[in-house]
Formats: sequence, C-alpha cells, structure tokens
Amino acid sequence: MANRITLTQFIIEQQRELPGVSGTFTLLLNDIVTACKKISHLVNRGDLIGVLGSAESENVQGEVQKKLDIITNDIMINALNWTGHLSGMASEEVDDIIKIPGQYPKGKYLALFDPLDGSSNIDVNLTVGTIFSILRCREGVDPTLEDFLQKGSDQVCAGFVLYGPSTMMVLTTGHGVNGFTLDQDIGEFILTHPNMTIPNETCEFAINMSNQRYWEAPVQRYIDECLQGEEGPRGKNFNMRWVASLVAEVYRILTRGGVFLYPFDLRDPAKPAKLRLMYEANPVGFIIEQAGGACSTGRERILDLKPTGLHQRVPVVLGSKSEVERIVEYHKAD
Ligand code: AFP
Repeated sequence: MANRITLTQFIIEQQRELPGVSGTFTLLLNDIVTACKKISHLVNRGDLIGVLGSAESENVQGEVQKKLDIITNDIMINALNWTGHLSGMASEEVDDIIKIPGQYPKGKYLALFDPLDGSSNIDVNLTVGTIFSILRCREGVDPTLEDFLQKGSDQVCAGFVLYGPSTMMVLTTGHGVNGFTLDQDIGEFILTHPNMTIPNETCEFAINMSNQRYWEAPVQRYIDECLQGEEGPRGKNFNMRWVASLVAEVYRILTRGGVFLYPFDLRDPAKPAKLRLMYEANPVGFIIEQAGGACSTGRERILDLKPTGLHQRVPVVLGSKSEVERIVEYHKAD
C-alpha cells in the first residue's frame, strides 16, 4: 500500500527525465483525468441518475446519440477549455474544431477525443471508454483545421479510459504503455499495470462476422484460415471475441494478445470503414505500437497516414505484430 504510485506522480517523474519540459503537459493530463473521473461516476450510476438511453439526436456522422454521448462530450470540453493548456479541441460529437473561448488563454497542445466510445453498449451495461490524443500546436494561436491534421506518429500522448468492472486508464507518451486503476476510495489512478507488452503469438481474433460478405479477399482469406483451425494452414485452433467497444478489444489485446480487425468493406462507398482516424485509430495505434504490437489499414501503417479530415474513417487491423504482419502480407499478395 505504501509504495503505490499515482498517475500524477508517475507522469511528473517521467517528465523530469525529459529536457525542457515545463510541467504543462502534466497539468493537461490532470485535466483529462478529472473529466474521466466524472464520466466514470456517471457511467457507474447509470439509470439511478437517469443518464441512460437515447438523446433522440444525431451526431455529425449521422449516428444516433445517447444521452451520455452528449453529457460526456460536455464534460470533456468544460474540463479542458478554460485551463490555458490547450489551443483547441476536436470531438467525435462535434463537426468542426472546438475553439477555446476568447476569455481564456491558449496553450501549446491540441486535444482530440471520443468522449464515450462504444456507447451503443451503454444500455446493456457493457464496457465503454473515453479515447484521447494529444498533439502539439503553435502556441497561443487560434488553430485551423490544418493544425489538427497531423500524422499519428506526431502524437505527444495517447490514452484511453475503460469504464468496465474497474475504471482503468491506459497511457503512452512514447515511452512504453502503462495501465492505472482508479482507486474509488481515494479518487486516484494507481499504477497497476506497468510496461504493458502484447504477446507476439496469438490464437484469438476479433471481427464483426456479420459484415463478412462485404470484406475484401485478403481479410476473407485470413479469417477463413483462422476458422479452419487445426485442420487448416495455421495448424492451430483460434478463439473469437467481439465486444463492439474498441477500448475493451484493445485492452484485451494489451493483456493477452490477439488481433482486431475493422477492415475496409464494400457496404457503402462513402464510408471505406467504420473507425475514425484522428480520435480512435491514431491513439489506439500509438498505444498498440508502444506495447510492441502493430497497427495498419492492411496496406499502410496507420500512424503514417496524413489525415485529410477531422472525422475521416480508416480500416483498422491491430494487435500482435506477427498476425498484423501476416494480414498485411495477404493484402500485398492480393
Ligand atoms: P459506438 O460508439 O457507436 O458504439 O461505436 C463503437 C465503435 O466505433 C468501436 O468502439 C467498435 O469497435 C465498433 O464501433 C463496433 O462496430 P459494430 O457495431 O459495427 O460492430
């Protein structure tokens, strides 16, 4: 008990080792932590405080919003817009970039977030999460869209908070991946999962099989070989999982390996895939790579993509390195 390291202590100690660090980043991260603790409380209280169910509105992407999508978006914005650490924000729930109100100072970072990922799970009491990505920005300016459209490899920090049986934050600043569990009694995230590393070999895949008829040949081939098990070319049996909550899938892969695919599909030519690059694929891609895994569209490394829009969608294949490399090989051979 005496040696428990809090998230704040961990970040301060990590930042001390870096030259020229001002401490602003630690403060920004604390703002995010505060917002996520509030969200954790609401998710946990659920119907007792009437926050479940549909808001009967649509977000910018035409998806039906849950009440909690709107509430959590407001929590994130209101926790971050006044502190002076950010120059701007972007959210899954908001069409344009979110400006810092004129009365507040502007900082040197941009925050992008999905305030409640997996929110279609909220009414069935399954795991949901908040995903965030931090980028650098020209200090003190009103950022333009172009300032946000940075490659995933330029992220300063990425993380997600998992509202599951326990509330956890998984974080990288480019020096490995660490997991922290919220101690509800003292209201602090405690380092419980240092140096998270993805096992390279795996026998588990995650994909929404109901979309099978829309997949391209390389993904059909990969999944077909997994399904053939011991009798097929892989010579081993595979297990399958699909939570429909990216944070839960990524957390499982961080702890016991596996591969997750939300691949390119032919359902709707306007949507090459489902997941969003800037506040879903990039942050989880950074985390996965920092934990020794890989993250690709099937054809390109996700973190190398030059974004073209705030809400751009990308195919995602992530997880244990050898499996992702195999899927990339199948795409090359196609
Ligand atoms: P929601 O936030 O709308 O529930 O979407 C969650 C998500 O973006 C991601 O977390 C899941 O991996 C994926 O969608 C699940 O998609 P399907 O519902 O098509 O399986």
